[in-house]
Amino acid sequence: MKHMLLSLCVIAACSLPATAKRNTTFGYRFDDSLKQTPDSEARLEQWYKDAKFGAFIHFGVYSMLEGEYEGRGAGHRYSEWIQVSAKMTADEYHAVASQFNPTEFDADEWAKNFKDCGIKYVVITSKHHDGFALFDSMVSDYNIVDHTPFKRDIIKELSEACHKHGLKFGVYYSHAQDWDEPDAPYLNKKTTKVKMFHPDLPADFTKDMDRYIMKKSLPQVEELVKNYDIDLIWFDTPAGMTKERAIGFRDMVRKYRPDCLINSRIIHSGKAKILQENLELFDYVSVGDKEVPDRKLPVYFESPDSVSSSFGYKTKGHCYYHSPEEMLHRFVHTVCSGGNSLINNGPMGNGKLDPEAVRLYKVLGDWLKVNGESIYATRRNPLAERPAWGDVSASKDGKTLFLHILEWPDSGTISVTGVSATAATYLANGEKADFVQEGEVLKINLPSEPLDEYDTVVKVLMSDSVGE
Ligand code: H79
Repeated sequence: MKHMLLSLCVIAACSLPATAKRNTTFGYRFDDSLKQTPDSEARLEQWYKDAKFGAFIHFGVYSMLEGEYEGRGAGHRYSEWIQVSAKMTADEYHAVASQFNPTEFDADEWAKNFKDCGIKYVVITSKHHDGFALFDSMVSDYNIVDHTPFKRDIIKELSEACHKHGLKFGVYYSHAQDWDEPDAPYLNKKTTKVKMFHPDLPADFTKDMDRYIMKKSLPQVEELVKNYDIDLIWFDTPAGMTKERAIGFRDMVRKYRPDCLINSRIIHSGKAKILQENLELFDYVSVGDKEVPDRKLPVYFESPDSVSSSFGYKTKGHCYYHSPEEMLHRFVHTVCSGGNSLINNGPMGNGKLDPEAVRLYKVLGDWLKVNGESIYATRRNPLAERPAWGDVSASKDGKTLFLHILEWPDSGTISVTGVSATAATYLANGEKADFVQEGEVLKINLPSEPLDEYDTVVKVLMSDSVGE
């Protein structure tokens, strides 16, 4: 377990500053006194805090290339970064984009698939860093309707299908980085040079970020919130996003959609520290990419996880998928820490879902059919500590605890302190658990084998709510 957590932190470090890479920095980044605004709390309570399980979708021109272009780029982790990893000019990328034709795309099939796996909301890349929009934009014709033979508005079709199937719908929008726009800033100035994408720029060209924001980024966000029925907007890599600029984006979202949720990457925050004075800009915190907290957090958060080491579909070069056990344990720890898990899948260039992603989603979906009560609409672990054998979630009223046994103890017993139980059952089979109350300590004598391959859940009813 410890080993797994350590590797999670290392994976997560990609989106953190260098100083954060050595150890986990949750204590530094999340002051215990942080308090979300009442407006954001009210928005989160509408559906988000109960949803827990979202599907993140990275789909775009890069899905076709699968991580490699003319023999280059496969060594890099993320296929959606191919324009950087293969050092493609904007013209080269445009040429590939004009062939994007995901004829097998079926929004209804995607939505049904997600719903069957217990997923409650979907967030898809409406424009990633490459600058290519998956919606019919009047602001820039570098979009799927105007620039490809496909000519269909994927965002429109998917939003309608999701809502038809009772799923909430959100869009990812790269408001800062845009490799098609010379004025847009880069996350990493060492690997990303404006001349690499735009070799014909005059030698004295200097970036003007606000010119880009006014010309493309903010008007496209306006199109999204005005013309599409969206419940959430997901900003990313906020290079150069000062508070003033972030306010412009927030106000644009709120003008059209007062209830739309906004994630924390709307604003750049030094060393990823969450500042109380910035909580007025967003509703919840996105922790690092693929980062699963090692403790409960004081404000509601979301972990942008993925079924694999890439976000975009990748078959070239190095790529791995999580094991079913890893995937489920990451999910459970996220929920017990007080957040949602937004697990990414990268559909294939032809528009079909990645079968490996569907397989992993189904593992979670099958487990949730039996154990969903311990996840949906629960709240974070109310006990002081995360136990060595797993994690803990609680019902909203705090009177029911769900003990997630992720590591079956050799001792055959688990115990929790400060809990007074009146009943205990296993969600796996509905049978009573054998427990003894020794003063403040609740001790459960376990069967010889786990009742679930990945997470055996004990539901404990208490005479009093505990902790928070
Ligand atoms: O959309 C997904 C990522 O593409 C995006 N955030 C998630 C949700 C993201 N943008 N930037 N980063 C994550 C930071 C990662 C930078 C890296 Fe790289 C990309 C490390 C390896 C590939 C840049 C390019 C640095 C080296 C090569």
